[in-house]
Amino acid sequence: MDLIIKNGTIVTASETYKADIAVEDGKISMIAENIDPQNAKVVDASGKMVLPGAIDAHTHLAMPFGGTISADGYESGTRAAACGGVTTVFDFVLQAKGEGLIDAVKRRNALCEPEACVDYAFHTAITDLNDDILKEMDESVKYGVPSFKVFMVYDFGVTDGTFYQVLQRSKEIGALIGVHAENREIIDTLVAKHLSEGKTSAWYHYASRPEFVEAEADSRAIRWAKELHAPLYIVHLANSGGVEEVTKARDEGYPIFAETCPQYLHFTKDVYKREDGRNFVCSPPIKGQESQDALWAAIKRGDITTVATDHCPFQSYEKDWGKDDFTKIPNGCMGIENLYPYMLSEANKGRISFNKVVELCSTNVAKVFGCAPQKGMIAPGSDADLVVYDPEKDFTISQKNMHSDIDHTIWEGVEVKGYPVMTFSRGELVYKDGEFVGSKGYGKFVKCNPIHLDGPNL
Ligand code: DUC
Ligand code: ZN
Ligand code: ZN
Repeated sequence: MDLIIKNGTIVTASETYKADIAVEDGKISMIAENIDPQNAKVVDASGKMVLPGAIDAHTHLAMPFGGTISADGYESGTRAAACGGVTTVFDFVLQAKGEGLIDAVKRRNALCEPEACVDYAFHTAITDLNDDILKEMDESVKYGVPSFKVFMVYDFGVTDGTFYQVLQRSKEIGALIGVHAENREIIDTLVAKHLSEGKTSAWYHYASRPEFVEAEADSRAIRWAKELHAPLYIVHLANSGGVEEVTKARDEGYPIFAETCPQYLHFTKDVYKREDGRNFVCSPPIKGQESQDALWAAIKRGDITTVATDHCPFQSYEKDWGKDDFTKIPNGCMGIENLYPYMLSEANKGRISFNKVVELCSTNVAKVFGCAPQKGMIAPGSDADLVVYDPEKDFTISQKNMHSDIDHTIWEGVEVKGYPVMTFSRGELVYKDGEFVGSKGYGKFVKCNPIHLDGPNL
């Protein structure tokens, strides 16, 4: 035994109980009352909760986008992750034109491996499909990257035909397709209209991508997945119409899964009227109160499976490119360090249970993307990715107490009740009391298993 976390209250997706956790060679070796420490290092977690580390299912670290590169690289992004209790990140690889899928993963892994402070896995965004790529999807599954994404928007967005083909293929090979669902043509039309009328503020980012623009695309994507009986994962669901479509499909027994993000659960479209509105520009944009309410209701019902960040931050000077033209604002917000503290705080305030937060931010992510039981669980044999959480510690989020490379945060001034005080990654302490204590290059690639989701329940 190398480490014992003693006297804590263990919180998993399904249980809350007092016990000690023993760790050996980076894995949980035993969970029991009163484990004799022998020569192991002892961490006293009296009065604290011990949770599985969060798994951020959606990050864009060092991603070329919006005329620049997202401002958190693999080191700073995963450092911030560790300090927010995130012990695994799923980052997006964007296939270049003509590039093979495995080559794309290797290209990104070469950047990530020397830098990552916590473990990581990848999803690959398919941007250039042909018969060879359809075949190579199977090799990617075997390589440990069984999840793919298609964008219905942006210049690297795919056609309906491409989307349909990858959905069909995914079913045959144990893969899962994620989709960024918005209607590109309506967005382009509304953007052109607003600009021609001289409407250029951040508000018009929202006004060009309002609720129905996302809902329509959700509904179309779900329609095809149903037709093919293929599983589908809707990333960053942010609107109430989409929630209705997801709920309906799940009630009918289809394997449709949805992820939402903390920014959609906490803020409303009113942020785009603020002086710093451009800092909140992300796609899909943050919607109205009705959508926020629908997202929380879906979480409570179980119709939202995961909460992840879409962490894709840009510096203030880059956001300022869009001061006089919202289309020049690089899209994306920060959240990797805020995901678990924010969601746990909502539990601490009584909105949902702590178990539900663990389910949404850790266990379900591991189950959906094929890395359970290695990740996302507190169980013998699982990686000792653990967070010690102090429910009594009040914390006000500020750029000054975050650990990424970004010069601002959309979460500035938000007060959370309770905060992580320690994060362990495979048994190694990587965060303690406000300080990052891990090291660059420690994080390892997590090889995910094939994904076979044949109904709405995991
Ligand atoms: N949306 C964002 O806001 N940023 C990155 C990519 C995306 O889809
Ligand atoms: Zn997206
Ligand atoms: Zn994204």
